[in-house]
Amino acid sequence: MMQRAALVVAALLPFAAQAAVTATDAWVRGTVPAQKTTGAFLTLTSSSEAKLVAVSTPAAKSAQIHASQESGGIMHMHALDAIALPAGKKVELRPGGNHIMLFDLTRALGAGDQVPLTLTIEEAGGKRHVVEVRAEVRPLGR
Ligand SMILES: [Cu+2]
Repeated sequence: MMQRAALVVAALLPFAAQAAVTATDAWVRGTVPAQKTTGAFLTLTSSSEAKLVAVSTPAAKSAQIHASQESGGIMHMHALDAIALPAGKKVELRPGGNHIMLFDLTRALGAGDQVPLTLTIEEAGGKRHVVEVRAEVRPLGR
């Protein structure tokens, strides 16, 4: 059975109304040796208006926020500057939709591995903080 990995550590200021961002159901698609890219997916909910502006992980040299778009029966992806997180609304990053793309993986990712993701969240006022998430690797083909 798949475990839902969701560990959220947000730097909290006791007096500031910082957007609290919850990440659930975080997972990364497993890879075969020699495979250099994969996708990461999760569901984000922010307590106030914010956006996801960057992602990093020690498992890959770089990570981008991507959108998927179908045209002429072919799925295309392109990079996004940010994904909006409207207050109190679940925002799902999933295969075929918006997702996180990991490039130049530092190692193959097998089912059950854990991949730390650092999400940079920008609040409506421009302030940024990070949310640490642990994503579970799910087998290829899911
Ligand atoms: Cu992509």
